[in-house]
Order: sequence, then structure tokens, then C-alpha cells
Amino acid sequence: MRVSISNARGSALVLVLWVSFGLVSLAIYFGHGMSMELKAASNSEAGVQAEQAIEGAVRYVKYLLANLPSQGRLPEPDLYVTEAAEVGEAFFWITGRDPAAVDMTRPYFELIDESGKLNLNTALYTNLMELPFMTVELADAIIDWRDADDEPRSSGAESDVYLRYNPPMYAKNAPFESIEELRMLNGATEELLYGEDANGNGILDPNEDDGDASPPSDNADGRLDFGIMEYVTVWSREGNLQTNGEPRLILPALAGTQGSQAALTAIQGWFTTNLTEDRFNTLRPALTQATNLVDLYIRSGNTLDEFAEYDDVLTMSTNAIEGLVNVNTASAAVLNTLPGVEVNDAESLVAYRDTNPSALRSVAWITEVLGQDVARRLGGLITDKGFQYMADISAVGRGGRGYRRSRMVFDISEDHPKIVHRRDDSRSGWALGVETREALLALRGQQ
Ligand SMILES: [Ca+2]
Ligand SMILES: [Ca+2]
Ligand SMILES: [Ca+2]
Ligand SMILES: [Ca+2]
Repeated sequence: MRVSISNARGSALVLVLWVSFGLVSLAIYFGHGMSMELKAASNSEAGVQAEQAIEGAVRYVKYLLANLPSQGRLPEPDLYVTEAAEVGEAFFWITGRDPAAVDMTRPYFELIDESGKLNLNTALYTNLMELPFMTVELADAIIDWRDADDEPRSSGAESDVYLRYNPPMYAKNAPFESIEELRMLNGATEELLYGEDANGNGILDPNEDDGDASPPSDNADGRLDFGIMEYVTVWSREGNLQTNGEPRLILPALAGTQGSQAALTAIQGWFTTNLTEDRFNTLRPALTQATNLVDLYIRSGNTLDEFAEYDDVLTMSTNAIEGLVNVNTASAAVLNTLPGVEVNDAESLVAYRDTNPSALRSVAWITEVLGQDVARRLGGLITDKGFQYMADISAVGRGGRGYRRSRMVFDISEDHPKIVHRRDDSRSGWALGVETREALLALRGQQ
């Protein structure tokens, strides 16, 4: 991709950005003479341009998510526009997370799958306690905040604690609606929530690796220690539609005694139309008994490829399911919160994903890493798809000025992508790393 900008007169300067293989390299060329008008261009005008670029990014992301080639799966990040995308005189970037974390000082660009995180509304205490740096006090406070009662857990906090706050408030006693609610909880500190990644961009910025020389406080060890915010979500929710828009078919064992025969008949109908009646007959005992998709895979005796021919049609619930963890996108730290998954298992899962990309067409592949017993117990908690994506969009206007940043979550679990969360993060600091900043500053100095 090659992007060029010029000012309205076309001669004052041209900035050319080359983007290849996920890395940005910037080269700046200056035309003849400087435009005094450009020098006077106000930050507020550039800010408006940056805001318009963010709106352009929103339309682009909606279009991308409405046209995914595979339901619940993003394309590789180099197949969509995420870096220095041009909107008039402005540019936008979508900052993500480098799954390989090769160079922690360079930003990585992609949409972030919220299903790769632990859901604050469905996580058990034991899941929460597996998160890095989680405290007993905060884990209890999270559960007290969302549970309906006013009985504090042993290290928790309910309204009697929050009414002593200034200003006083009640415990919510209802589900979290955003992860920022964590900031209000008893036992939550900036350090615990944000760790060293004060600006939440997933990379080690200079001020995050200089000890106490500049905020935040960090240990200057050249590694980025994330806070709890990095690993949690409130948005993960799996819709219940097949790729063709038809409802998925519930596993008979989960359809209740009244519904199980009808559920089996519906599955038989699907196999007869889409695969073969023989195939259904062979799978009938497994289909009748299975209580989750990993369980079905194990009972089926199928290969991963055979299983992937029909798994997407089947579901554990006729309603949307909240809080399933996407084993295809979750980080090792999040995988480690799943029951029975130890630190080394989580790392093995990530390593398997890297070396066996073609095996990831269903959740069944975890059996290859974890063995049947652990995998089967996880089956009810995991998915291989994502339906909510975070876009962390940064933009600049003319001359690299007017930096704006907005984080939003798009939900595609129903028919059209919609924004379910939006937050202006312009004040949380520059998110695009040192190289882009220097290139834009050099550009500004020449105007
Ligand atoms: Ca409560
Ligand atoms: Ca950072
Ligand atoms: Ca610091
Ligand atoms: Ca560190």
C-alpha cells in the first residue's frame, strides 16, 4: 500500500507512507518552499480533520465486519487497512496487539477480538484469581459489584463500603456495562488496572520503561507488564446464527426431555440436506449424548477436518451465550484462567495455534494439546469465533496535528454490525509509538 498526502496547493510538501508486511516505514519528501498559510494552520482545524478520519474508520470497520469471508473470524491483519489510512488530509490507524510480541516498542495494527478476553460478568472467582496481579480484594469486589445481593464476600465490598466514598454511591448489583467500571471498585488501583501500559496501546512506550523518571511507575526491565484491563471484557457474546442466517441447532442432550427428540430430528434434517443420512446415522449416539462441542468431537471419532464440516451448525443454547473464551485468539494469560489449564498448557495452546493454523476451524483442536479429560471439561466455556471487536482508532489531521483517539467495540452477533461501546481516549496519550511520532514531528517542523 502506498499513501501520499499533499496540501491543497499540491506543492508545499508531500508525505509518503509505505506500508508493507505489517511494518510502517515513513519517508518524508519536501517540495519547493514552505507555505506560510500551512504554518498558521490551527490545531483545532487538524483536530476536526482527525475526528472526521475516525468517523471514516468507523464506516470502514463496519463495512469490513459486515462482509467477513468467514463468520466470526477476522482476516489476517495485512488483508485490511489498519495503518496510515488516508482520509482527505488526515490519517487513521487501528492499534491492536502483536500475538507474537516480537518487538514490544512497535505498535501492531489490527482489530482486537473481545472474545479472546475473560468476561467480567461470567468469570468465576477462581478464573479471576488466575489473572496476573489479581488480588483477593479486587476479585471479591468484582463479584460483589455484579451480584444482586448486598452481602459482601469475605474480602469484598457492597453498598456499605461505597456509601462511605466521596461522593457516596451504591454497589451496582447488576452486570458490568463497561470495563471502566473497574476503576470505581474497592481494591482497584491504577497500577493494578493498567500496569505499565499507561496508554493502553499494547507496546512499551519510553515513559513506561524509565522507572519513576516519568509516569507511570515501572520497573524499567525492557518488558511490558500489563494490568488487569488488558485481559478483561464485558462484551463477549456469541450469537446463535449459522453463516446462512438460520438459527443454529441445539444439542439434544441440552434441549430438555421435551425437546430432545425434536432437536435430534432437526439435526438429522440438516445432515440429510447438507452431508449424508449415513453420516448422521454413524454420529447419532454421539449427537444424542454430547453436552458440548468438544465432548461431541471426542465421542464422534472424527478427524478435526471431518468435525469442522458440521460443528458450526450446532450450539449449546438456543439463546446467545455470554462470556465464551475464543481459544483461537486468547492470549496465554487469558487461556491460563480456564479451569484445568496451567501456565505451561496455555503456552502450549498458543504454540499449537502458531504451527497448526489449518486445525483451528473448530474448538476441537484443544483436545490435541490438553487431552480428552481437560478439553471436555472446557467445552462449555470456549468458542472458536468472535462477534465483538475493539477498534482502537488514532488519527491526525493536516501536518500530523490534532491527535485524536477513540476506542469502540463493534458487535456482529446480530444481523448488522453496531457500536456497543465508544470512548474518547484522546487524553490517554499518543498510541502510535516513537517512529511515527518523530516522522510527524519532522513534518510539522518543516511547515
Ligand atoms: Ca452485590
Ligand atoms: Ca504503552
Ligand atoms: Ca515510568
Ligand atoms: Ca516492565
